[in-house]
Amino acid sequence: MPANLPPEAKHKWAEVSATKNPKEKLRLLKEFLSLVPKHKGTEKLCSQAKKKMAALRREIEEKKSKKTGRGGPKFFIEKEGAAQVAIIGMTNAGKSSLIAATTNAKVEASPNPYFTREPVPGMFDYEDIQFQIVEAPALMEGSADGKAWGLQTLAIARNADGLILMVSLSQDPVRQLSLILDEMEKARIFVSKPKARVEVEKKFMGAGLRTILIGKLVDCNLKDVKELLKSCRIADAVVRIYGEATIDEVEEAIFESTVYKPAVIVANKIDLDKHRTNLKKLEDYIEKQLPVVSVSCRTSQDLDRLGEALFKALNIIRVYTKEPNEREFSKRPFILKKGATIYDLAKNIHSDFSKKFSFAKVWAKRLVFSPQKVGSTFALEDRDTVEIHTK
Ligand SMILES: Nc1nc2c(ncn2[C@@H]2O[C@H](COP(=O)(O)OP(=O)(O)OP(=O)(O)O)[C@@H](O)[C@H]2O)c(=O)[nH]1
Ligand SMILES: [Mg+2]
Repeated sequence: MPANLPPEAKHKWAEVSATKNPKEKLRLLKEFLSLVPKHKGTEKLCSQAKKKMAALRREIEEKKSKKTGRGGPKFFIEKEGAAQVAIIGMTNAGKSSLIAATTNAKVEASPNPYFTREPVPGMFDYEDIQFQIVEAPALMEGSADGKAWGLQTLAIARNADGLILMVSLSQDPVRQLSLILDEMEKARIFVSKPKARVEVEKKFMGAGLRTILIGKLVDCNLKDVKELLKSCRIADAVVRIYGEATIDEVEEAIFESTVYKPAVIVANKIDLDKHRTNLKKLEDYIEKQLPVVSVSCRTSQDLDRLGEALFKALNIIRVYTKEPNEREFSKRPFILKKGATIYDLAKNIHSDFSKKFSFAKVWAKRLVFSPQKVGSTFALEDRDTVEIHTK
């Protein structure tokens, strides 16, 4: 990724980002591409822009066909619950069966290949929270190059908070998983833990620029990051930097080209006799790099292990709150990222809350005394309970 794109290209990108209309976005992307110098360092960026353009063309076509009454599939599912988890896998892996076995959604499983053609959501209960799991239509070789609904499926994966990579133990699971990972990699979606993670969350106008450095910058400082954002005309955003990041990685995050998703592998069909050798093959291949949950959607065996695996992988915590004058804590927790502070919680409750914040009381097992009076930088953990006092 080039750290020194010409300013015109950066400005054009800012226009691309600010535009919602797909036709307009497509036109601007074309212009953006013409402003990017073509060399080895810009290859990834160019291929990413081209993929975006292909997805936009498809979206425009879909809209057209809807207008003419032919109806097109609805590809985006609005997020609900604690997190949206996309189920990605080849046909017949058992994606629909997983939704049918673990949620209330009405969905049909079938031995016919490529049975599901549109994303199907369902709400999955885990303790006192719910995950939204979404079956994405099957991946196949060539998905990342635009075959069938491939780009839309990859867009669902890109948009989700986490992934279930689903394989069937009736066939070679390593081949299935490699195919999934290959297609995702072509679309710059990774599941392995990156050394550094940079998130750029664009905010409404006037929100200003805030950088949160949890890790460390390697070849630059915060001023360079701010300059880079300014040159891309990003004035309102929260930038979080985890691990050791270079300026190139920050830039990559701005262009949304690479994303890292937490993932759990679900190995399905353990009711079949031959599942053991295939499961062993898969586990040897993964070498504990990713969690593997082996289940049977047919008999429901071990499906109860999925919730905890997802919760762990997603790196989230639950925080319960209460009003200063009330006795009862909220039943429904707030869902925050691991490492979140009281400040993040206050902001989540109400954007004004963080400004009026005075102090908080926290009840937690790890504290010597509960409640303990704390400030806004107090780091929260799963199942903490909090009472916020405002000025
Ligand atoms: N033996 C066995 N068969 C299963 C299991 N889960 C699903 N199947 C069967 O596998 C076939 C495919 O299941 P689906 O859930 O439709 O698979 P899918 O991944 O949604 O497939 P597409 O929608 O085509 O991508 C069906 O015939 C299911 O009955 C399982 O745990 N054990
Ligand atoms: Mg299906």
